[in-house]
Amino acid sequence: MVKDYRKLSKEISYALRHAPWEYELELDENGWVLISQLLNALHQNKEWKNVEISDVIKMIEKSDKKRHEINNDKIRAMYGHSIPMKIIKEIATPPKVLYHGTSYDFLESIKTNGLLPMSRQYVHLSEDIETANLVGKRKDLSPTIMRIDTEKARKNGDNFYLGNEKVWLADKISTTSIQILN
Ligand code: HQG
Repeated sequence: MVKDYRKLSKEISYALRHAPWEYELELDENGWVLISQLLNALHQNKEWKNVEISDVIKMIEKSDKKRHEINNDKIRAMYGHSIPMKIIKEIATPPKVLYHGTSYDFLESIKTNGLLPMSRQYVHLSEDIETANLVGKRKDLSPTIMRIDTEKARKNGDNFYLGNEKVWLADKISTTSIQILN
């Protein structure tokens, strides 16, 4: 039985997004890894020695965000990767408008350089202002919200990819497609 599913989710996100080598995991080009491999790695840690697949399923169900997905005998993180090997995501047509919430500290740099992935593999965008606001609040109590004109961005050659149903990914967003709302 797992007591803290949030903690388990953080550990699994760390393994699948940032440091698979610390867990001797081999991700395929789309970020999938065998659940059995992940469980074996977790069992090395006494905190997670009794984790079962049913706990991982429950962790995904209980989570506030859809961060991980399971397909047959494999699991992957749906977004957030920072590993050197770029995870190949599916190109998709986004809604006409997406949002990005961030700290005012980054505003000048974003105005000059556009949105860049920084330490992750992709820029992360939200389908609605509320979600963008929550993302931005991780860095600024009163974050700045940007509105992205995705049709303009696509004409500029910026590709969009599916994250989960609320998170969209892009390689970059050029300045001309960004409107600063506040
Ligand atoms: C900023 C969480 C300066 C960008 C969230 C952001 C999300 C620039 C920061 C997911 C810049 C990167 C990702 C530029 C972008 N100059 N700063 N040119 N371009 N930035 O944490 O989007 O809970 O890597 O504004 O909910 O904040 O972990 O990205 O502030 O969905 O599942 O560089 O992580 O999900 O920060 O968050 P992050 P993010 P989880």
